[in-house]
Amino acid sequence: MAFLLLLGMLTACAAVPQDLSGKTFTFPQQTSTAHVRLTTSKQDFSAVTVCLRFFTDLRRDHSLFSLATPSNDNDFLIFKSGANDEIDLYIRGNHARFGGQEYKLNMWQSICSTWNSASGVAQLWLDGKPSSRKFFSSGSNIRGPIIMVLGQEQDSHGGAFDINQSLVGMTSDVHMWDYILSPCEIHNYVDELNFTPGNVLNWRMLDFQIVGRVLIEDKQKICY
Ligand SMILES: *[C@@H]1O[C@H](CO)[C@@H](O)[C@H](O)[C@H]1NC(C)=O
Ligand SMILES: [Ca+2]
Repeated sequence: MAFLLLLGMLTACAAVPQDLSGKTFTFPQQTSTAHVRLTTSKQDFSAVTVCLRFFTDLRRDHSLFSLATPSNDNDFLIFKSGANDEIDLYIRGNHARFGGQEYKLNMWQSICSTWNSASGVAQLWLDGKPSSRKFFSSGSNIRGPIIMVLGQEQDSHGGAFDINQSLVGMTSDVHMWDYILSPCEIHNYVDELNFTPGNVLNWRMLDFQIVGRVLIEDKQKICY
């Protein structure tokens, strides 16, 4: 009995990675609190690739992926600005805007973003379509303790969310690597072919914590 109790406590405390294949995080409500925190043991990045899928009907600003460190709340941020064809990246606190994006409402879309500190250059891939390559910051790594958040945009390390930048919709297939994926590997992700899952975040083995009203649901399949 004591053993079972202990086992229960251990399971409750330890972050047990979950296989979220075929699932989504659903953010069904505009709030300044509901979010998902993603956890990894890696804390030092000279390069980053983040890929995820999302679904929304928001026309206003919203955050798709927010990574903050104590010294920089925008250390790696993928942000949709209200302007309909623009997506913003913030890396090491520096900002650049990517125009001419075909951001579609009420449709699953994928977004990937790559950066490395050697060149300082980042790139965005919306539904597999590459952007111009733009300079953000070179010569220094993203160093933890990092806090990664879905559903909200951090203006402090782990908080200071703005309700008007929250995501209402769904997110799925979140992966992160500590290196740059080649265009072919990105296409394997986009087309849901075989790809090497993220070695920082892996949707099939995800460490996370839900705060507030965020649901884990089956990804709906359209039936023709
Ligand atoms: C959010 O947007 C609404 C509508 O534009 C505005 O009235 C409100 O003050 C904003 N809230 C915050 C916290 O910025
Ligand atoms: Ca911020």
